[in-house]
Amino acid sequence: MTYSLPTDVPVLDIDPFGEDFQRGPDLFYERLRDAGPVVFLERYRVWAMARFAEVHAALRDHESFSSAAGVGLTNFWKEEPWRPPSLLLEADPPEHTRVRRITTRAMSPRAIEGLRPEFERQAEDLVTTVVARAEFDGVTELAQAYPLRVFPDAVGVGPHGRENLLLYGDMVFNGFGPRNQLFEEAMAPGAPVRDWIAEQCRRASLAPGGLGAGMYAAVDRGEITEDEAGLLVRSLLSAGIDTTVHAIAWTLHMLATQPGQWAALRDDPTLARPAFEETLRYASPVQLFLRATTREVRVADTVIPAGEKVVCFLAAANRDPREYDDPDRFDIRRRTVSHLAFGSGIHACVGAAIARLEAEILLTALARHVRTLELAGPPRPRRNNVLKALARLPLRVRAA
Ligand code: OVV
Repeated sequence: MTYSLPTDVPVLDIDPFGEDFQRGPDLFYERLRDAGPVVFLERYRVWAMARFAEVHAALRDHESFSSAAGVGLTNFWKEEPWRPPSLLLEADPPEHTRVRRITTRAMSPRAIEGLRPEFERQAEDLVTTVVARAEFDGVTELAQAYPLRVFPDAVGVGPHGRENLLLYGDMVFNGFGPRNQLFEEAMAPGAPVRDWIAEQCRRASLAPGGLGAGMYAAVDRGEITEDEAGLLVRSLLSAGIDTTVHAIAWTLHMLATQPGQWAALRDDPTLARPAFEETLRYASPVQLFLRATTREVRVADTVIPAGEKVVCFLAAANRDPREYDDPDRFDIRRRTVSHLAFGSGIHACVGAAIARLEAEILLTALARHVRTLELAGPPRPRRNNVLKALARLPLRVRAA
């Protein structure tokens, strides 16, 4: 089959799922932004936007930019997804609206604030442990350990087999990419992991009073089916671990490599939230999501045909000099809340308040217990089709 390329739009040979890109995306993001408000990526035959204004507008225009064809590279209107679609992430109104409301309610500000005492206990415990060790791996011993303790507890998942959550997260986030080696390697653990997840999503597996049980409460009110509740719990377990793991890992990375920023946080722990927010802008743990056009859509001077996939580069938008002064400067006093790391519009992260609570509590505990924070060796990145991930972050701390 021969394809024609679109005319009147920059056509780029950049591969956002390739090794070069994933090892150092910043210059690629600059090229993508500078090429124009919308570009075409030849290799995957998808459209792409990397400037803040256009990404922001697309995320808010869910009528033109659908999520129902999936938010990864696979177009569910043409190809089979690797798992049944998420009712939240991979859906449009009106179906999305109904389940989003239930999820939002289960994660109300009151419910989330109720998590604080236990989140604080766990943070104290973990932080005193790593401070006593003096040298440790920030990825496994803090950035993974903390969300893996507190988030499944909050959902109501039992203590056994939690390592499956990381394996499943690898499937989910690499599964948004093309069927490259990363995709295949992530999927390799296969049915045992997926079956474990499915088991945790059942009503009988979930502790009463947790976020998971909150989904089944909606079944008892007659609002959704038992199977739908299970899929909503699956969304919590899919989206709730790796995202916060790498957001926290990158916050530690930034603070350990910028002593002035660490000193500012240590001297004023109320900067914990702004430090996390600036890391989200700067690092964007979720680098990109896609949408699909429901009709011909005009972006600037370009008309994207109907039924086309469009990459929204959240990470590039968050470093767009058209939006931010000196965007490559990491500054926890910047007080940015406008970033797109949690998305925008009807699909904006439903768990954002939990992520922020986890980060605030962990960073506050660090600020209180740690005097100096520095690298004890070179950080090692971890390739992922969608996440900006770290494999290792050797840290050295001295107690306060
Ligand atoms: C935001 C996000 C990421 C991954 C999975 C899901 C959501 C889901 O709903 O399954």
